[in-house]
Amino acid sequence: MEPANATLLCAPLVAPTVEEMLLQMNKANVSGADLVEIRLDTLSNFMPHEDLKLLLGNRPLPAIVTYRPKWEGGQYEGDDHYRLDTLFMAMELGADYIDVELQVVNDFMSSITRKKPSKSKVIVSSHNYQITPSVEELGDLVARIQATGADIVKISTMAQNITDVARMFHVLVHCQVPIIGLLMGEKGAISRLLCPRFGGYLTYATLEGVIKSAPGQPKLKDMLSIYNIRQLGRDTKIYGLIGNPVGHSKAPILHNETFKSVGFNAIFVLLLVDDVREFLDVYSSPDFAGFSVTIPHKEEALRHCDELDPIAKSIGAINTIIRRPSDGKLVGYNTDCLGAISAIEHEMRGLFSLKGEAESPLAGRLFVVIGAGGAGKAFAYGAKEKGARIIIANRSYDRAKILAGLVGGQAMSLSDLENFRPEEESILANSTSVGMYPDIDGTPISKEALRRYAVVFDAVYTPKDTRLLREAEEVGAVVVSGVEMFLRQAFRQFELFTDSPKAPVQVMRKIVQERI
Ligand SMILES: *[C@@H]1O[C@H](CO)[C@@H](O)[C@H](O)[C@H]1NC(C)=O
Ligand SMILES: *[C@@H]1O[C@H](CO)[C@@H](O)[C@H](O)[C@H]1NC(C)=O
Ligand SMILES: *[C@@H]1O[C@H](CO)[C@@H](O)[C@H](O)[C@H]1NC(C)=O
Ligand SMILES: *[C@H]1O[C@H](CO)[C@@H](O)[C@H](O)[C@H]1NC(C)=O
Ligand SMILES: CC(=O)N[C@H]1CO[C@H](CO)[C@@H](O)[C@@H]1O
Repeated sequence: MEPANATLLCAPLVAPTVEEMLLQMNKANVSGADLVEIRLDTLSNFMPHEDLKLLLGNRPLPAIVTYRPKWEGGQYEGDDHYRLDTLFMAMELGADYIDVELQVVNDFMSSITRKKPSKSKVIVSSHNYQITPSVEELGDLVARIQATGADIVKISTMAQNITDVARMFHVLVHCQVPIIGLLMGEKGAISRLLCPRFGGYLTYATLEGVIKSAPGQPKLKDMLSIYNIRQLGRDTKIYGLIGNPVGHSKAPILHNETFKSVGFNAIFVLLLVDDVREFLDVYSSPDFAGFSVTIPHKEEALRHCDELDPIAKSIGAINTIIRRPSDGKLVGYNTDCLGAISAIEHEMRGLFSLKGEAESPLAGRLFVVIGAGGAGKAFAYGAKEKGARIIIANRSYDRAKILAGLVGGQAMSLSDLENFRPEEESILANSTSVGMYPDIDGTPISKEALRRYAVVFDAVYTPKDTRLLREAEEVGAVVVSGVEMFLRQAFRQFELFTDSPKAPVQVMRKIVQERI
């Protein structure tokens, strides 16, 4: 397929020996990179003339030669004249690009006495390891770099929060010259994935088994196979998961694959967000077409929607936001509720005697929810709708009481739950994040107490077998895992994102089975 953008994908080579770098270069070539960045400062015992000849002479792909000094975040600690001479030598030996720091570029340009080889392009770079400046300051910086005679402008700044990235996107879109504009750090990760969408000249990605050359750099493999960045164009819609943390989520794999399978031009990314209101204010363009929302933002995000689906409103928490194309208004939904309840019902059918097809297996039964946060509310509300009687158990009894009051149920502390003796055929649903990666060994209820429930549901899907589910299975309960809920809430989310009547259920189930 023709790529939808011209952004180049560059694999930085970081190694102590030339031999290793040569291996990395070939790996970059077969992995689908467009070019490599030779980080001379990471070589030990570097011999400029011989090593450059070897590296450049054997390159399977175009190369940027970078010799980063310690004062700009690199490893070179020696004399700058020697360093700049080496970069000039790289040009003479045919480097496709060299990267020179803005601070010394005037020295570099004026020290060039011999003719500058015309086929080498000069990237003039500026790194800020503390902050990302304002749009005005970034604009000034672009102008200053341009004025040095740079062929390509490179600006790399630290992301303190995700809203910083929006300023760089603004600069990319408005820049008249080729520009590399990226944000470092975990909160800047979307700058690396989405820069092809906003016209960045180049983005860097790490090869498997190679050390990252900057914090927050994604893997090359993921850029190509999960995010499919070659297909990002100006009209690609952007979706993402708002949360904190978000790193463990499998949502990008599921949504991106599903978008691809139905030919929907969109990308789904992870959005590590501190402040939802600020995020939604800053990312208010139609480019950002919709969001999934996870912990801890499900309740706060609801307050910043313009409209709410009635179910979401009763629950007081959302997990999906759509930017309505007709008027740009944000509409909030809760698909967790439907996802969880239908997963539980699905497992329960056939287990208990029911009056008829139409009757929910939850009707009339006791439904105990652990946790009084957003997910807890969704389960309690959904089960109540199906006619179950509700108990809310939470470490903080007061929180439990508030939610119990809302749904007309009973409240309990976690210690009461330990001693509680429910009637037969009761259901336990756990909505706390205890036991989620990385705290995978925690449990909110003992195995002994678990024994008293017929059905146990756990909303966590990483890991698939939580301690709670393992122990529930050991004591003979029917278990419903978060994987089924994840899938079922995603069906509905997909329908909302793409405004289609029915999600490709089989395709999505297959993706989850094979890749998640
Ligand atoms: C680079 O990779 C391509 C396949 O992706 C291969 O055809 C080509 O021979 C490789 N080049 C070198 C020099 O290894
Ligand atoms: C995000 O960072 C900017 C400065 O880069 C700051 O003005 C803003 O308050 C921060 N927001 C949050 C939620 O931390
Ligand atoms: C109790 O409620 C609070 C707030 O709703 C929530 O953060 C916490 O995870 C809940 N969980 C447990 C196990 O008590
Ligand atoms: C519920 O408890 C179990 C204990 O194993 C834990 O692993 C799980 O993450 C908890 N939370 C959810 C939402 O399922
Ligand atoms: C797995 C996969 O192919 N990922 C998708 C992620 O985002 C892009 C955006 O263009 C989709 O097209 C991909 O299909």
